[in-house]
Order: sequence, then C-alpha cells, then structure tokens
Amino acid sequence: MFNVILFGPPGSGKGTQSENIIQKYGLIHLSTGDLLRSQIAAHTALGLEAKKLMDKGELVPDEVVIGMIDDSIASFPDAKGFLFDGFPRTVAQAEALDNLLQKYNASVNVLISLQVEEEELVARLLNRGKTSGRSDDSNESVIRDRIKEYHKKTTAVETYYTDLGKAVTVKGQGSVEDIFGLLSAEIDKRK
Ligand code: B4P
Repeated sequence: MFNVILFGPPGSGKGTQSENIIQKYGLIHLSTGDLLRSQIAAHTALGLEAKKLMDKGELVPDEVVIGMIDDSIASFPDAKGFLFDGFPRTVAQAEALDNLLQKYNASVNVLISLQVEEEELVARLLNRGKTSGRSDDSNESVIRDRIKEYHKKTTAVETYYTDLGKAVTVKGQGSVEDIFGLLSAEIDKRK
C-alpha cells in the first residue's frame, strides 16, 4: 500500500488537489470533512453532534474521526493505498493512524504540507461560502477560529511526521495545475 497525507490549513487546497491525486495514482480518497458532512446530511446522532462543533470552527473528538477512518480503511480491502485529506488533525489521530495501518503491514509514506498565507485562506473560504452552502465557510470569525484551531492542535502533526523523516512542504499558492505538478513530483520521488 502507498499512503499519502495531504496536509494544510483550512482552505489550503486539500480537497481540490485530492481529486487530481486519486485519479492519477489510483488511491482511495478518505476525507474526514466529507465523511462528517455525510453524517450531517443523513441526520445521524454523530452528525448532529459534529455539526455543533464544526459550525464553531472546532475539531470533532478524536475517537469519532478515528472510528470513521478505521471503518473506512476496512471497507476497501483491495486498496492500492489511501489519500488522507483533513486527517490526522491531532497527534493522537496521527498515532492512531500509524497503529491502524500497521494492521495491514502498511504505514504513511509521505505527508505533503500545503503552505498558503492566512489572508489568502480567508478569501478562498469566504468565496467558497458564497456557493457551497457550508455554514463554516460563511462567517469570517468562524474561518479565523478554524485557522486558530489549526495552529493550536494540527501543526504538531507535521512536526510528528517531520521527526519520522516523512514530511515535505509544497507552496500552495499559484494555479491548481502548477501546485498539482509540485505534489506529483513529491509523490513520484517516493513511489
Ligand atoms: P474539511 O472538510 O477538511 O475542510 P477544509 O479544511 O475547510 O477544506 P479544504 O482544505 O479541503 O478546502 P480546499 O482548500 O480544497 O474540514 C471541515 C471541518 O470538519 C473542520 O473544521 C473540523 O471541524 C471537521 N473535521 C474534519 N476532519 C477532522 C478531523 N480529522 N478531526 C477533527 N475534526 C475534523 O478548498 C478551499 C477553497 O479554495 C475552494 O473554494 C477551492 O476552490 C479554493 N482553492 C483551492 N486551491 C486553490 C488555488 N490554488 N487557488 C485559488 N483557490 C483555490
């Protein structure tokens, strides 16, 4: 299995670039944001709880997202590998992911971190909020809280994989095609 984490703050282009990467490399796309939004759309108890936190720009509890990822990995027994988008977002999630992948004799091959300036992130998310219907994209103070939450809890995940020699940084500003070229080059180096 070949496993990639696409990493970066909210609005850095993880969802956008994931579509290109899964097509090119035949990986299974696992986005915890998408999984949570489908729970919300299905009005499940988990979705109702998650929505309260997501609408405030806060993270959903680790055990909830770890359970979702565990189930998702198990449902693709023939996967060539996974692209993790928006997961892990805490060190506890990173440790859990390493343990889950060990069950399949696999590990994270690379974490690619997209670097984008804060004002660009806010502008992108407000712009997406005009059409996405996402309540967490329509309010600037919620967007800034999401970015704060990222600095408080999520940047440590990059340090965790840097210490393992698995993290790499890519500039996330520019055209979607140019950024995809940079991401592909990093994946190709490790395949
Ligand atoms: P996510 O769904 O992961 O959403 P995101 O970080 O906001 O978006 P993403 O980074 O994928 O968006 P993209 O840049 O592609 O999370 C939502 C919430 O779910 C979190 O706040 C949290 O509450 C919860 N959650 C999710 N995972 C969790 C976890 N593991 N643990 C706990 N809680 C969790 O797109 C942004 C915009 O930028 C788009 O409009 C796009 O078109 C535009 N864009 C992309 N690339 C561009 C470029 N190069 N130039 C210009 N615009 C660009």
